[in-house]
Amino acid sequence: MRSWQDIALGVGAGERLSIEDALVLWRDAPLWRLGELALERKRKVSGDKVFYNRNFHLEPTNVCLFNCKFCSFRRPRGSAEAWEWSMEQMREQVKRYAGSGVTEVHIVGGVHPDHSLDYYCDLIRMVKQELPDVAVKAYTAIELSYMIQRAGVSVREGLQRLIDAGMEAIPGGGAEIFDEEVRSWICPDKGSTAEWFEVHRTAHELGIKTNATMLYGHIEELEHRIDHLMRLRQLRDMTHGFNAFIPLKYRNFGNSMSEIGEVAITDDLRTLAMSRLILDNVPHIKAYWVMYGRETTEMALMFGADDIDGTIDDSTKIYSMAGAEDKRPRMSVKQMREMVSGAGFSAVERDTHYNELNYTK
Ligand code: V47
Repeated sequence: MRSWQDIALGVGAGERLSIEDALVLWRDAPLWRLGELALERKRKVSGDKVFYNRNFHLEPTNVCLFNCKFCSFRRPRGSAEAWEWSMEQMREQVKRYAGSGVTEVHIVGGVHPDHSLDYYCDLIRMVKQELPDVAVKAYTAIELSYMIQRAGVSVREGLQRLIDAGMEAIPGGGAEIFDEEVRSWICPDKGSTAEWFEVHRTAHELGIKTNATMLYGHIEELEHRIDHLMRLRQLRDMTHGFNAFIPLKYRNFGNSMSEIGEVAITDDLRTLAMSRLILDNVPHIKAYWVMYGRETTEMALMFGADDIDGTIDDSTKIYSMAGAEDKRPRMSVKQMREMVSGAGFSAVERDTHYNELNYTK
């Protein structure tokens, strides 16, 4: 077995990590050395730049067919805390952003038993009617897989209909942990790993770029995290379709795994750095500030992250309901730029496809 020092030298020289070496490096290398390696890698891809965007979320419902143990967002239908926005209510939410400079809407919610593929296409069309220049990044692979199966069409046909309606990108959610055994414990009735991959693979074949996530810091072992990253690396080699990877730290408030607790920040930083090093073919590693909180996000920039997500404008409840520090998550462009420059990097506004935008106000 190689030592972590040997492996680190190899990685520094551009070697691709094997499963065995990744495990040794992750487990044994000091945090500062992982940071050094990940930052060096990040600088090769995006230099001094750290990206952000102007975005908001639309969460049509928190009613969900599935009952994931880590989820603090879901409510049973009919509960006082359940919501199911009508199309007109969502139109009102969307209209508020006309002329605001927002470039992306991220649509994600519970897998509602009654919503059809046509409903999801209509929702995208409504957004595009109100905000024609805003990119729609919509629906996790699990929502997509369900709506497409329910419509009785192939994944390709279903995705094509959504693309025709205006979907431009697919977010990374629903990946959780790919290892089938761990997955069957944390989200026993959720769509499978195979379904998640089928949606992303097909989207890539249709020319749609997607993101990927990993929910870590619960019952999984390092081996499962490495397996997860390796499966993503393998698909990326074949399709070139992943734009960004987002490690999602398990937040433990208000769900049925709460007793597990949350991992230390050092684990977050190691996970970010190892994601950057293993996923040598995914250009962007995103430190999602809403989930980490602002302090950890700033540190994440020293551990390989080159994206912090966007302004959000208090439009998502997934993380505030799970215990994140910001109960009403919102950052101004000025605050985002200050966060990035405070860490010694150069803040760059991007669109959904990582094209650089030139306005700074
Ligand atoms: O799939 C749910 C996660 C995801 C908890 O693609 C939790 O740009 C931690 O995927 N603790 C949805 N995580 C959010 C998501 C996302 C977020 C930001 C950017 C992008 C992108 C994607 O949230 C779910 C699940 O893995 N999640 N509950 C929790 N208690």
